[in-house]
Amino acid sequence: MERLSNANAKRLPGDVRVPGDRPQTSGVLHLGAGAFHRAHQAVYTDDTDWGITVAAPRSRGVIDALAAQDGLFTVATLGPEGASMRVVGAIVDTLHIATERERALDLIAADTTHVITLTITEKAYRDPNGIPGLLAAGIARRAARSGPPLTVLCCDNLPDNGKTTRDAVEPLFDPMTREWAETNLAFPSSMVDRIVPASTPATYERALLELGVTDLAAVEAEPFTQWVIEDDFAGPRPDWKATYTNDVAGWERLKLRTLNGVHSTLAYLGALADVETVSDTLALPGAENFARWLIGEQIAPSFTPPDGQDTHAYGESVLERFRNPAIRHRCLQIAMDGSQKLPQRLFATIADLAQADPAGNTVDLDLIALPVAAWTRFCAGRSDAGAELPLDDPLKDVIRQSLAAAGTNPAARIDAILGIRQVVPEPVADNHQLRRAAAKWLRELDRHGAATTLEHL
Ligand code: CS2
Repeated sequence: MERLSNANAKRLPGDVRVPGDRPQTSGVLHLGAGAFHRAHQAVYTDDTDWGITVAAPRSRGVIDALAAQDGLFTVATLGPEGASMRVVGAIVDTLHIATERERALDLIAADTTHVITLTITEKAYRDPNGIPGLLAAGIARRAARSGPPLTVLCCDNLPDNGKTTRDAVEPLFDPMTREWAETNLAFPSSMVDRIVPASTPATYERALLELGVTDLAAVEAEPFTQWVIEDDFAGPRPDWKATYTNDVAGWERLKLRTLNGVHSTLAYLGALADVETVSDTLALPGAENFARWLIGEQIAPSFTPPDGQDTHAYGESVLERFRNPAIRHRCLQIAMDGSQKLPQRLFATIADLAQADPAGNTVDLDLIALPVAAWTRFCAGRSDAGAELPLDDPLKDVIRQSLAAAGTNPAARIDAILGIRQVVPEPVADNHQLRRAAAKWLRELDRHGAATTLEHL
């Protein structure tokens, strides 16, 4: 079967949007070749005259597919009313970090590279031998050559993600690099948002059907897209049509606690209820009302949203996006890496609520204890119908050992999970009201299952 290419992109069906003149060089180096990058930053860059070199840390599948297609790939935008197809031309080169480390370091150091963007998942920032080490070595090479300024822009779902990146990279600098970095290196924060499920065979089938040629790097995404970037670049940047602000932290908090917090909550409850996707979970009796209460009564009071934003209205728009039946976002995809995601999505919310009212007089933590119980039950590895649930998490061993030591008693299992200090902050772990409520919900989930628990809330 013919693959998508520069040559055949010119004769695709008329309703497929195709790139105009493609950029010759890449001012952006992107690390992490996942679907989210292709449907988010690559699309924003496609609307500028900049190009991207996309680098995959380990698995070559995506970059090999891109290389076989002149870097072209399709984004299918799936709304409730149907699909629209766009071929993106922003990716002009690919790189495999595991086998081309020298080339990766040279590219980080190159005068032509102005911005490095990252989607490497939450856990990757904790591994100094991984991407942080690569960045530090490449930046050292740039500094040694007295190269031009560089911006490293994190696009992962972490709070204060610019600082998180800086904290992962800077300690690895030698003194000379540190001095260069003081005036030549910036780590702005950014809030990224677009729901992009992992591509499946159905994604490639759709692309073939709509294009008439094969695209093995195709992705699908919801219509909504947002990018809020801290306006702190060390050198030039593409003219991305993003929102530039000095209060990214407020936007990150709003998105992580509301969108991602509810996403993870639904993912654990859905997985327990043997439901495949988020939209199907939201359709369970009681689920949408629960999500709405959770946002209104627990998430919204935990922080002040950025100027002009209302958490309730934002939450309604999030629920509408989650309802989109064309997006088949699997609960198990969102459920992975809970120990890396829940601190900013769930435990930060609980910590702020608990700290606002240490005596537990006015703030009721009952509703937000349900996702804590759902994650605890999920970690044990069995759905309500007895199906195996994979625990794909870097702290898998710690979690499983803690749960095994706790036995079957719900209160003991909650204590075990809340006792994992790398994940749960003290004000949450020490909160008796939360522990009691979570143990109560875990008992309900054990006895009746997630679907019935939601229905009877
Ligand atoms: C999801 C996110 O997989 C997950 O954990 O919650 O990827 C979510 O779809 C995006 O952050 C939406 O912008």
